[in-house]
Amino acid sequence: MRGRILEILRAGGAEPVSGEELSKRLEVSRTAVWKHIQALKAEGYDIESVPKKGYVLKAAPDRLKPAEIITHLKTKWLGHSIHYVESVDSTNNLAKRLAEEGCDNGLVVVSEEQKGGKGRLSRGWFSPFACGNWFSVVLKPPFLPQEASKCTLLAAVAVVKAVNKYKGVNAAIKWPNDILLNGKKLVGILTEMSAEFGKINYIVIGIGINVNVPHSIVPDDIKDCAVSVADAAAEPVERVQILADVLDNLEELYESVLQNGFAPVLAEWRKYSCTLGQQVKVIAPDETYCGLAVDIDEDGLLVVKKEDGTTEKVIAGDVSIRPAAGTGKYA
Ligand code: BT5
Repeated sequence: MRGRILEILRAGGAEPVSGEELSKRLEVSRTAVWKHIQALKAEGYDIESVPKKGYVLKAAPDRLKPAEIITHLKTKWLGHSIHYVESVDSTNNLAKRLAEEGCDNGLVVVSEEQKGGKGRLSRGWFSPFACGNWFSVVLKPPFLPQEASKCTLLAAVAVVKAVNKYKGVNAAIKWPNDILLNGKKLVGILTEMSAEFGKINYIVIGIGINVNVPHSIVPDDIKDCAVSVADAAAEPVERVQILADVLDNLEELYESVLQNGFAPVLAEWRKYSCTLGQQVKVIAPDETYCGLAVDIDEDGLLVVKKEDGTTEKVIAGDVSIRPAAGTGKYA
């Protein structure tokens, strides 16, 4: 209901929309309209009441409220159910709890901050209040568990396309789960899964995008390697717009996978990759080696031609890219 009120007020622009019109269009009493307007004001919406004329929406709060996201969203089903919290340990953990309770396919969990944001291998993810997009998407795909890791690549394509819409932003994907901007980390993706033999119960794709994180608050240990969209964009960046664009892209890519398999998504991934064609250092669980990243295979594994001429497929591990000059250390 509040989403619809915002939609109508937005469409009205600077022209006041009367309580009577709202009550007619929404088929609720004027008292109910008034209560919703008060609730929206309490959420931080600046709504002016013009005597005898009605309401004008002057400004929306910089929060990722469901009503805000929904008005920007073009999806058919993904993100139609949004679980919003101001603060959480990790949106992935909360999404997994909701998935265990039987939430909808396509639920999105969004938080303004994470107190225990997670990366891979129990590493942390810095997620300060109201300056990034920290969210998780629950999917219940019909494909096999061994296909799930490709969802990370799918999500990376969805995100890189969304951030590269901004003038001045030219981000690229580093295998498997990072998006880099000018060699620094802009986005991290963490995919988790619950499966049985031959069947996925659910996948949670957690995405952290540094949108407007001021450099001054970034912890020292990641100051030199973290970057925000706003650092490079030549125009204002709205968190809610990026979030909605990512969800739109995710739905489109996911539906294309359901129809045509992963091959077209992997082809798109290759276009945005900054790993392929580069000298890389691979730190795998059981060995460390260097080589040329030549491709990803149909399972999304990175194919590396080692210095001794043999070829290795990377299933898990950290991959660093050697700087272009070839003399510095791996990044
Ligand atoms: C990742 O792990 O990059 C996956 C991060 C996923 C975060 C999202 S946010 C929503 C959802 N809920 C969660 O709890 N997680 C997901 P990994 O490749 O292991 O990289 C982690 C490393 O990135 C850390 O050890 C730091 O060095 C660095 N790092 C941490 N926070 C960062 C930030 N905000 N920006 C750039 N780098 C960061």
